[in-house]
Amino acid sequence: MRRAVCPGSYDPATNGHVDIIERASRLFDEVVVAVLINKSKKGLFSIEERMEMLRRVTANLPNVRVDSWHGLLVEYCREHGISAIAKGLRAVSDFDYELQMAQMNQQLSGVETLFMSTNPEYSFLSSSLVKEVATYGGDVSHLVPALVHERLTARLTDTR
Ligand code: COD
Repeated sequence: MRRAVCPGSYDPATNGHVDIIERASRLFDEVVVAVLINKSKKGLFSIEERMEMLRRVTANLPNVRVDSWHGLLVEYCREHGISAIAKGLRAVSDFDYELQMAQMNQQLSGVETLFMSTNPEYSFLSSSLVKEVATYGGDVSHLVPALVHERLTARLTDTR
């Protein structure tokens, strides 16, 4: 079975994330969307909330499951028999860091990274920008799944 992981913070998932997950699900038998836990970074959503939103927005993709992990991504891959990391590349600005990580992960474990070019519709899209625009009242409804939009609006209303 060919398995890949789509790792990320997903705080919260955007349409750019979902597009990459969908495309990866067509290339692999199983895709694990792994929410990586970074204890030094406090997110807007808890890990459980991010996972639940991801589960719901990928519910139409039968070969996708959602998990979380704290530690090295390559350790997760080793423990779960995953041979590829599937990622989206947005712009040149992503490239240097993504290349470094891909090379480090390859050297540490032999796990390969597959880069998919971002859908041009979403090339400017990141979770942080979505949160910033939404915080100041901007409309992000076309940039995130409807469920995420609903949760984001509710969370920002709670924190105001
Ligand atoms: N279009 C296409 N793809 C996108 C878009 C978009 N608009 N937005 C995001 N993506 C893709 C990218 O591939 C991105 O890598 C991924 O989605 C996740 O994005 P984020 O922003 O949710 O997550 P990041 O960038 O914070 O995730 C970084 C990781 C958690 C993947 C990384 O830090 C990691 O692997 N950490 C684990 C610890 C580890 O192993 N460290 C050593 C690394 S060598």
